[in-house]
Formats: sequence, structure tokens, C-alpha cells
Amino acid sequence: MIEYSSLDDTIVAISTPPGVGAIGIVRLSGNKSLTIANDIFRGKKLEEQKSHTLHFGHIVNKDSQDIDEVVIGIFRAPHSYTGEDIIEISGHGSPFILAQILEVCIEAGARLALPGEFTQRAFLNGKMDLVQAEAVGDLIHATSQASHLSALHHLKGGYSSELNDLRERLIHFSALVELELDFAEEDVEFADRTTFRAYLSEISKKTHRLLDSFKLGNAMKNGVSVAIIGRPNAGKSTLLNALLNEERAIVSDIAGTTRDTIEESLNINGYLFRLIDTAGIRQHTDDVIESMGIERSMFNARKADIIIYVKDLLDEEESIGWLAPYQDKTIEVFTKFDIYQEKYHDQPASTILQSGKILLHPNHYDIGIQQLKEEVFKLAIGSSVSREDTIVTNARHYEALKHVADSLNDLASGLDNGLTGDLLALDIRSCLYYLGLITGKVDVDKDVLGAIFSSFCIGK
Ligand SMILES: Nc1nc2c(ncn2[C@@H]2O[C@H](COP(=O)(O)OP(=O)(O)OP(=O)(O)O)[C@@H](O)[C@H]2O)c(=O)[nH]1
Ligand SMILES: [Mg+2]
Repeated sequence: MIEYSSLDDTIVAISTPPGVGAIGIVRLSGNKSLTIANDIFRGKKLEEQKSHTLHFGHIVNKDSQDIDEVVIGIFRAPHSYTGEDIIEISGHGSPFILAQILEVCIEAGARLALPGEFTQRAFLNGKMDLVQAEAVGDLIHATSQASHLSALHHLKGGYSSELNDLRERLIHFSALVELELDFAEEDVEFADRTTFRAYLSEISKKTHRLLDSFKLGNAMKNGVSVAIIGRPNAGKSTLLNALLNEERAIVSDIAGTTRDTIEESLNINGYLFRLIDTAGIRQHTDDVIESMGIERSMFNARKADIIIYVKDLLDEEESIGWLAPYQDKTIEVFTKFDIYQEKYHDQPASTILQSGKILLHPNHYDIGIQQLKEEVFKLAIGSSVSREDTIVTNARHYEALKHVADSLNDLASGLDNGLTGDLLALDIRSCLYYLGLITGKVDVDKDVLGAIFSSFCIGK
């Protein structure tokens, strides 16, 4: 875990990813950035240059030997990402050269940055709140259009301003209640209880909307896991391949073909879905490897956000009873309708198809697959929360919001029961505290900060 570091040091890191590239960037932040850069740079005197300017020159080692031809960018405090003096050295993108530039920066007095330390400084220097800092991490790790858009919305401060609005209105009421306490003997009421009660219902509704959005937020950020489950030979791997539109899994008429789980990503309407093909589940098997695969399938089914249960229409055996508790997250798909029709003389699909179930026919597989994608999307994302709304994507925020909802509840019943001002003030404070935890307006535990920033990459 990252140490809560001192802001006095000047930190340095390679900010571009490891490996060979056209250019690579070494970044310095801190009050000695300009002096350090000046010491190792042959070109204009950097300390005399204006902010937001670029300068061509050479980086040299302590024996004055050239390391690289570079362009240096100057961003002076407070108008920089971290709020401190920042120097960006753009050199040639060779890991060897960049490591040497890093080394001379350290020799000249910089310290190697910890993961996320640049962003941590931006937070500590008040350039962004905690929600925005976390959004930077989410932006870097965004893997789909949905996660990208939501991280951007958080980074721009949309979410923060919504939370701050809630906080400010609570603070206003809290101030009035506290004022009443100062005039306790006079029995005055500055804070209008009826207005406040109405306002409480409003913020409680907002909080619950944010809490509800977490299902979608989690799906945006981490993707939705979809386990493809069914008996051996039902056509699970065939279905996976069709969804992915590539021959990813081995398909054969031998039962037990898939033995280990196969995981692949699929993008539906800009959201990431993680499809997991599993070994066919049958109750009795003596094959040790197969039974291990089956156990894993059951585990995946339990863990998955959504289950696609694949059933061969000709398979007479009972469907798998243990899936019953997961009915709400299960979509049933029938396969081998072509063989079924042959056997039962062109039975129309309507005779076996009930609503909400999907039939795959090899002659128009595409239609069934499209329908299945829509069902999966509907089940996972739903339509309760619009994408334009603020969406909670972070488990830490979700936990804090649950506490906010609880303390709002306590406050409301306190008001309804005519609780005295001093006790109301306590509940308001608890509510404000949990709201403040999300944006970092109150002192956030150092370990929590450490955990947040250590998940960033070095150089960010
Ligand atoms: N006729 C017909 N054959 C199908 C259909 N779907 C799958 N198959 C065939 O059924 C056999 C089994 O398909 P797989 O996709 O390997 O089945 P699985 O469920 O992955 O099987 P395991 O991995 O053994 O659990 C293959 O020969 C497929 O070509 C279908 O709709 N109609
Ligand atoms: Mg298979």
C-alpha cells in the first residue's frame, strides 16, 4: 500500500507505457522540477521560461554526455495537473533511453513517484476532489464506450456537483438547527421543519436513485459476466462462437468437449459483456477432469451476473434443478430445433416457444442471436436509469451512499417524532460526513487514500 507521502519532494516517473514507442515521456512534479530539469538539460535556461511553453534541447548525464534529443514542456504551479511545477520531457520512446533520463532526474534530486502519486498530489493540492481523482483511474482503465463516458462525466465534476448540492442544502439546515441550540432558552424555531421534511424526501429519493444506478455502474466499469450453462452437447460452445462471430471454442458432437471454462469479451451497445463458456453439467461422471470442469461451471453460474441456459430440445433428461434459485438472472435458449422439426414433422416454433425464451434455428441463427443479445442487454442494463444521469460506478461510493440513505432515514423519522434540535444536528452531521467521504471533503482515512491511488499506474 502506498504511503501518504510528503508534498515537499519532487517526484519523477516514466508516464508512457513500457515498451518501444515513437516518443516516451518522463514527468517531474514538485517545487524543484525546474531546477532539476535545468541541471540535466542543454538548451535554453528553463527557469527563465514561461509556463505552458515547449523547448528543444538535449538531456545529458553527469559527465555531460548526451542521452537524448528531447522537447521539454513547462507547466508552472498552480496551472498544472498536480497544482505544482511540472516538467514533461518528451524523448525517443526507447525503454533504455527513458530509464537513463529517469536516472539522471533522480541523481539531480528527484524521487521515484509511487503509483498514482501525481493524481494524489492533484487531490491534495485541491485541483480535483476524490471522485474526480478516481475518475482519472477509471478513464485510464476504460474498456468500453459506456465506461469511458461515465468516467469522463465524473472527471468533469458532474457527479461531484450533484453531491455538493445535496451537502450544501443539508449544511444550510444544519446551521439553522445549530442556531436554535444557541437560543435554547427562548424556544425559537429558525429551521422550518415542514420545508426540511420535504427536502429530506427529495434528497432521499436522489440518494436512492444513485444507489440504484450502481448495478448499471458496475456493469459499465467491470463488464457483465454471462455464464453459458447447460448439459453436455447442448450447443453451448456453438452459441458462444455465434455470439462472438468467430470459431473461438471447439465444437464437436462428443459430449464433454469443453472441459475448462473459456472467457471472451463481447460488446453490446457500447457495454462490455464477459461471456464464459463452461463444461456441460451432468449429474454423474467418473471422469475426474470432467467433474472438475463441471464444478467450475456451477461456481461460474452462481457468480455470474447473467446465466444463459442452453437446452437441447431433444434431450429428454430433467433440466438442472439447482439453477432454480437463479431464475431471475437466467435466459433460456433452445437449440437443435432443426432436428426436432424433422423428428416431429415440422412442428411450428410457437408450440414450444414461451415468451422470454429463445429458439435457435440453424437456418436463421442470426435472428435468434440478435434476439438473445437484446435479452441479455435488457436483463443486465435494464432501462431504469438513463445514461445521461449520474451513475455510481465505484463500490466505495456505493457503501458511503448506503450510510447516507440510512442517516437520512433516521433524520426523517427523528423529524416525524419531534426529535429535539441537538439530536437532529447529530443525524445531520453523520449524513454530511458520509457525503463528504465520497468527494473527500472530510478527512478520508489514509489507508483508504492509499488503496485508491495504489491501483493507478506509476506516472499518473
Ligand atoms: N443440428 C444442430 N446441431 C447443433 C445445434 N447446435 C449445436 N449443434 C451441434 O451439437 C454438437 C455439440 O455442440 P457444442 O457446441 O460442442 O456443445 P456443448 O454444449 O459446448 O458441449 P460440451 O462442451 O460437450 O458440454 C455439435 O456437433 C454442434 O455442431 C443446432 O441448433 N442444430
Ligand atoms: Mg462446449
